[in-house]
Amino acid sequence: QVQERTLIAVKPDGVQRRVVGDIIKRFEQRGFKLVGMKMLQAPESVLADHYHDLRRKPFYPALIRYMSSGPLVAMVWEGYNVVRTSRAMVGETDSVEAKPGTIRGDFSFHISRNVIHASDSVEVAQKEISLWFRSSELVDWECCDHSNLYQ
Ligand code: YYY
Ligand code: MG
Repeated sequence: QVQERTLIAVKPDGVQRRVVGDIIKRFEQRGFKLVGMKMLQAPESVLADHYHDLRRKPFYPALIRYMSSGPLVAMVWEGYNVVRTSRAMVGETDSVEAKPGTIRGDFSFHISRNVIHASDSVEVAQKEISLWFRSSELVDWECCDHSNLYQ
């Protein structure tokens, strides 16, 4: 799946702590291609859809409050196995378990402020990308090193 895509979001705490650049840098360095990016204050309707599966969890109201507390940076990254690789780069959901070297393991210390979102499967990624982005906001561009990274 050379063309696989995933939704990555730097959550409001990551924007406040100014680690957006560090996070983008990691995805660029890993060899992935940025095909969409925007900063926005997430509407509650989008967050409700995004976290629909968690709506009955005790932490859900606090999660929605946190995610709508300020602007976030939503991105779509593309490349071979980008969904699984991103999850590995992001680390465990609970910052305590997130290994040093992962984004959460380097930039966060609590599950409720874990800095970044990454889609957890290819199917979910497709749903999340269409929830957060119009297709006209995604850019098809040829990376000059594409033929070196992919045969
Ligand atoms: O996909 P991921 O973000 O790693 O975890 P999810 O289980 O999908 O939970 C989404 C989000 O909810 C998590 O990133 C933080 C928050 N959360 C929480 O605040 N407290 C929990 N006990 C579990 C999750
Ligand atoms: Mg999740």
